Amino acid sequence: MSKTALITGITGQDGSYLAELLLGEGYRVVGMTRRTSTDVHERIQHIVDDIEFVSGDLLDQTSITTIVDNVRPDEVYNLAAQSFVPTSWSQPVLTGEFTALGVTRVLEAIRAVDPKIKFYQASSSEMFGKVVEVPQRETTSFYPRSPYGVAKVYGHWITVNYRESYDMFAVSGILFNHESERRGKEFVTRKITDGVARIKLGLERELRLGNLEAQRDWGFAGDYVRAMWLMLQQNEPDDYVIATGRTHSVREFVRIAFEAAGLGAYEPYVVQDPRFMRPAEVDLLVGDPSKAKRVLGWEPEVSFEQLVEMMVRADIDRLAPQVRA
Ligand code: NAP
Ligand code: F7E
Repeated sequence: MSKTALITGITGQDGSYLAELLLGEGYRVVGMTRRTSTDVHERIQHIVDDIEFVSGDLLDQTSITTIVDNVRPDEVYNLAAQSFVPTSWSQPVLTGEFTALGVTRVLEAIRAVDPKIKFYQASSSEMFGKVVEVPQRETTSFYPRSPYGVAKVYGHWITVNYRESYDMFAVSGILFNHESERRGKEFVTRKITDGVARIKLGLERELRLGNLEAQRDWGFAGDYVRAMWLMLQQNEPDDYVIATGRTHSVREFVRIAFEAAGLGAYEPYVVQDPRFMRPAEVDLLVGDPSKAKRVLGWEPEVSFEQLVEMMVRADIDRLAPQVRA
């Protein structure tokens, strides 16, 4: 009997890679999407016929409970969230509703329908914020620096609490930044690779960015969804840091991206713009993935340099036909 997985946030970057992985593992994949007036299936267009879609919203308890009751999944992956950090300052209440309370709504639906359903929560390295320890591991205290980070801390602890209160198989993956050619264009990595491709093809002359000194532990999204799945295949529920263990600055990402496009030095093209600075910054993130390696047998396969080059090439390939036309 094949297993059934319900994915919230299936139209997002991680949802698309996770759906691919689970279909490959023989799962029946059900994706929860919210109602929109335009098509949001861009990232899953190639597998859209293999997925069952159900309409629901993290803000709406009734829709989530009804979906869990109708679908009867073996596993629920809660990937849906307001995930862009700057928006969490302009829409802090909405971010709390989606990213924090949304987790409780999904957990409540599972508890009401069948507490044996396994649950994965998409926690984040943003919870470490102003870090109290380097590298950050499962036991490192949280010090979030944005309404998004604060909301994720709530989502993390409510997951732990439902595990401890109701004996549910509820786990939290503390994932560090992971990227791909499917990353939203407002996040810094994709903004850089899209901008570099535009400069390369003569569509733009400059790239405007904020803080170039921030350091992140960047990995490839395709590697990270494998860790999500592995967490739900264990005998015991537990929480894991998923990271590469290496950190790089935004400036280094920029330098490698310009070099990968054959543009040489980045300095003539990059403009620092105060509009992209944050009210409170997370300066340095670097994770310790040793528990995930030891228990899950998980290791990242794509290096930082390969990731940057892959993303630059994908953006050039995507935009080149527009220039030729
Ligand atoms: P993403 O590309 O921004 O996708 C977010 C998904 O959430 C989209 O499918 C979006 O649907 C959906 N969504 C937003 N609000 C919703 C609502 N009210 N009801 C139902 N669906 C809603 O994010 P991602 O990069 O794939 O990340 C997946 C999850 O991991 C998020 O929870 C994020 O916070 C977390 N995370 C990400 C990273 C990372 O580096 N990528 C690291 C740690 C944790 P629409 O298409 O309709 O907008
Ligand atoms: O910023 C700096 C910015 O927006 C990374 C989300 O997936 O990962 C992501 O959150 C860094 C920050 O990602 C620009 O100040 C400089 O220090 O790509 P980002 P994030 O904030 O780290 C975590 C793990 C999540 O959970 C989140 O959902 O880059 N930066 N200049 C810039 N950032 C942006 N967006 N745009 C700039 O122009």
